[in-house]
Amino acid sequence: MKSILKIMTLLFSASVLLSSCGNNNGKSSGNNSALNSSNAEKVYVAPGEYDEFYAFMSGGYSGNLTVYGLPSGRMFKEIPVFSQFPTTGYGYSEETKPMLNTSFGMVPWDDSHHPDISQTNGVLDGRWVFINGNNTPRIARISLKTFETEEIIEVPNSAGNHSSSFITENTEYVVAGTRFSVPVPQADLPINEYKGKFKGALSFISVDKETGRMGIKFQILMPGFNYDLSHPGRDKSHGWFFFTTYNTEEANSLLEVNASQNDKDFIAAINWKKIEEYVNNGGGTKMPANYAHNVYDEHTHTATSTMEKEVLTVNPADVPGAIYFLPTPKSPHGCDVTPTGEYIIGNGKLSADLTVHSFSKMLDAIENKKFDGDAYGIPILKYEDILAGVVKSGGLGPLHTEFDDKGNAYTTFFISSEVVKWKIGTWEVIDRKPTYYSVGHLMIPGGNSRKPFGKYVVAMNKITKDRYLPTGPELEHSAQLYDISGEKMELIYDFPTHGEPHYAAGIPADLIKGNSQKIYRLDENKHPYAITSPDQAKVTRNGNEVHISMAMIRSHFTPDNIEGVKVGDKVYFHITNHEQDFDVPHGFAMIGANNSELLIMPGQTKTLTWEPKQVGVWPFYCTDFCSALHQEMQGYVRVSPANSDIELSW
Ligand code: K7E
Ligand code: RUQ
Ligand code: CUA
Repeated sequence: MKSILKIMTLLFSASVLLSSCGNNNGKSSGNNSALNSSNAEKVYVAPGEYDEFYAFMSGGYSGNLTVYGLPSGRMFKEIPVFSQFPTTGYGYSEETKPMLNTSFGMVPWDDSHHPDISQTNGVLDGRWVFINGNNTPRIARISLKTFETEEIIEVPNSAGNHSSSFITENTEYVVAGTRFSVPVPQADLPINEYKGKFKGALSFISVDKETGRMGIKFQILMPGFNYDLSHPGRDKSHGWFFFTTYNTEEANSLLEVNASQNDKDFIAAINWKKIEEYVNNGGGTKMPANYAHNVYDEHTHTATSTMEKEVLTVNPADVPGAIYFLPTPKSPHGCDVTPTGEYIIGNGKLSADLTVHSFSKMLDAIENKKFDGDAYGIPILKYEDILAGVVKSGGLGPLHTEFDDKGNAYTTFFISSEVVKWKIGTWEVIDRKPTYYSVGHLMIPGGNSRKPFGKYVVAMNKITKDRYLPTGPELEHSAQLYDISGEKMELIYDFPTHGEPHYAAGIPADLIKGNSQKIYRLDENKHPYAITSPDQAKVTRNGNEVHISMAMIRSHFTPDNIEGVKVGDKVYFHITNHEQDFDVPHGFAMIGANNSELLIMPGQTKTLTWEPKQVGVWPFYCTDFCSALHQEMQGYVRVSPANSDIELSW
């Protein structure tokens, strides 16, 4: 094992070196096949025309989600999820701060990896996108009507929320696994007592069919492995969920001599329907827990954060027949299930071959009780009994697999920097194309559902190097678009992404664009400080708090001149945008406000606080160019000494 790793490390550095040379003709290296005019036509979306697909790309360490069009590669929007976002004031305004609350206090950042779109009968339904926060374990739900984050739930007993946020066929559950096993409940333990004492919590978070509201239905407390990625069963395997694991040695230090010893790790196969039945009949143990559940209300335009106090846990030993281990070689990373639900693919990242397990063989082996011992009471199936095939890929370092609608699979290889297309069932390699460079995930719209739309695949690369004009030591990651409508893949386009997209979720634009909301209705605005017309604007004092209910409409703030504010006050600007036209936000910025500005959508109310420290007359203004009189959209606040007896006036 050690020597294999060494060779792989060498190969990896060699491939990067090779690929980054030969770049002296002003063009980037390697990829001349993309330079032809029919490829240019394929990605050209004429001014005023729409793209065919939306792509929702995770932001990685930006904590956000970006919205792109395919095939153009144009970025349309960045949706703040786990991070404060000065562009709109998300996470700064009083209404949105509670979205970032956790049991650790406000955590205004995260590492978001895997977006997944809601489904009905295994087909994308375009209602919501879910995405995980890896670092401080959270799952977010984003509305595809408003393109705003509507809900964030923290996941207790978890750490490194990586094998998340994947959706079952009818969006019954969004599932969150834990990459790091930890003491459950958390405890002050010597780290070397890891083995046997640390647990891996796999959380099944139910989703309300109407509202999308999430709630943790149960957590399975698994042995202390690392649970890396997961995929729901589809169609015939609906009702099951599959998780790749590594470090089945349960080492507390993941040096290869400790943690990559076992020739095979496991894919954990979980019959969640069985466990659901068990907990519906009163099974499971309620454990004290402390986790935030933050919900944004689109009528009050305000989030509330609630601390939940318990979670239902399930011990695998108490539900015999619900969980099995499928031996899978070489520290599998991606775990992917074909659209028919028959094949489960383990992408062993220290390997050249892909292991494909058969769901029906798995059921047979379970039925005939053909086990190869157990781990912590969980039966281990025999590798030979469940194996459907091995893809002799010829590549190195497989990470992730997606599917088209013609019975093909596409796997990324990080080390050999390529996408390999292969046939499901015969396991033969059909085509391979290089990526620039070191690809992680790939995405075909619907490519992890029952119904893929196999026209394009997007490869999301980890290293950019010579692909773009240099921008100092760091370049944005590159995404590459391949036309997969023919037998051979064709690289047709290359575009920069934002943050570090791990996974992405794509969907035909027709399933979303008609539902996208144009305004918030003023007559439905239930914000406590909303005012229905500018003549209701008012300023009130409560001790040293000053509340200003302000209106904004082209091109004036009401009130615009306010006196009687004092040093030491805390001023709340509650501002309602009275526009009722599509795409006419106004902004609000106050000199010296040390938090952010606001961008307020038509019909919405948002609140910015300001604590004036200096006597004077201080201006505020609209930050979004909204009309020919945008520059006139301004006002003043007069700030007097703390002991002044000037009364509030406006
Ligand atoms: Cu492979 Cu977080 Cu999905 Cu990144 S993970 S690549
Ligand atoms: S102003 S249009 Cu500074 Cu010319 Cu913006
Ligand atoms: Cu309102 Cu500019």
